Amino acid sequence: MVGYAFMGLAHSQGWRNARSFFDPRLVPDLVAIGGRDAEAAGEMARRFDWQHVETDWRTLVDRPDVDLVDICTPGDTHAEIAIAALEAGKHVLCEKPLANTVAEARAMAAAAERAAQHGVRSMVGFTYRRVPAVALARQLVQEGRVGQVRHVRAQYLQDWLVDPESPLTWRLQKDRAGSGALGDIGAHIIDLTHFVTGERITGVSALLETFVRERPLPGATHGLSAEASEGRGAVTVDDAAIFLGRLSGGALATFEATRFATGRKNAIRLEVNGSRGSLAFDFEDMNVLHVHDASVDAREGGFTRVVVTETSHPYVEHWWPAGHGLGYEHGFTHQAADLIDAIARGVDPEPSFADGLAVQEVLAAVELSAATGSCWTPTDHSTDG
Ligand code: SOE
Repeated sequence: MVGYAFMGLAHSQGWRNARSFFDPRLVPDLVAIGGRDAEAAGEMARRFDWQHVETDWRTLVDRPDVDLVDICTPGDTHAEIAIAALEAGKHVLCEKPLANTVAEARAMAAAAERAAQHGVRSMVGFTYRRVPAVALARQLVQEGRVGQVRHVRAQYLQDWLVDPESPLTWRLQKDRAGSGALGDIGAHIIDLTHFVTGERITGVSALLETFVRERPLPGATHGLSAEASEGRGAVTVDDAAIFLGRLSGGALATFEATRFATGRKNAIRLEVNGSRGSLAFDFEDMNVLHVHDASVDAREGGFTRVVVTETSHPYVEHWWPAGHGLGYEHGFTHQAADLIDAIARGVDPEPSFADGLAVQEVLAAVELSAATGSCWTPTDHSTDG
């Protein structure tokens, strides 16, 4: 694993719990964790039983005892590490968004396609696909239960940047993160729309806004000098993104991704309306899917609150008895287990790097549309800015 912060933690527990709860055909062995800060990486190694610490990702990728590289670093490093790992014959799991630009994502998808010819697998970390209620939503759409999809209403609402004194971390710097709320959390709802409907976003009209344009520099702990840590720096990404989209099957969709939805912590909301019914999900009540079947007699109509904790629901049989519920971390375990299973069976896992590229093309189209006064912007063959 390269990286040891929030995602490093989430993925580490994923690998460990996949081993314990999924009885995988291949047992993940936590060989080495990499990070420039040896002390911080060492602390993660101690907590999760990683056997070695590497301070250079190249050394980690070159280790003969490493078969899979899990990339949990900021977006500006994804392409270089992923392509090197794939060319070295290592399977790759890469955090989202796949890259910072369409050009990088294209190079990564091409490297993944070449590697796949030699049985080397790659996956991008859109973990919310693996929340049981979301996986159930996709199953129901695939089974035709909502009929022809007419509307998608997708939101990802957070509020951790409402305080203007919240520091200027890497997530607020375009050269590190690619974009702001758009790529960090908007990417999830774009991917969820593709996943649940089985359709692609073909064009967008967008608005982006940066509400707080300067923030305090984070200080010495982030490698800045004491003087610099007293100053403020420019926020170079969006705080919020709103866009309209069309789907390949003809549906109309709206998207909202913001870090300024005061009071909303991690509200990933997806509603799908079709000719035969509707589905609604909110991550803040993540064990529930609301299902409406339009054929039910109007007297008993409306949305049914389905508690997605039955063993017949996706992933649930590996966990607790009905009604005991899962949390945020389980998606990472499901992701690890699915990837291991794909490697063991010799098939390509999903979401693929090509799926990650499709999301990247939407992100680029949103940025282009916003920069050109919300002009309608097709996503196919979209390029950076
Ligand atoms: C920060 O906004 C963040 O950690 C994202 O980077 C994750 O992808 C999301 O799942 C939770 O919020």
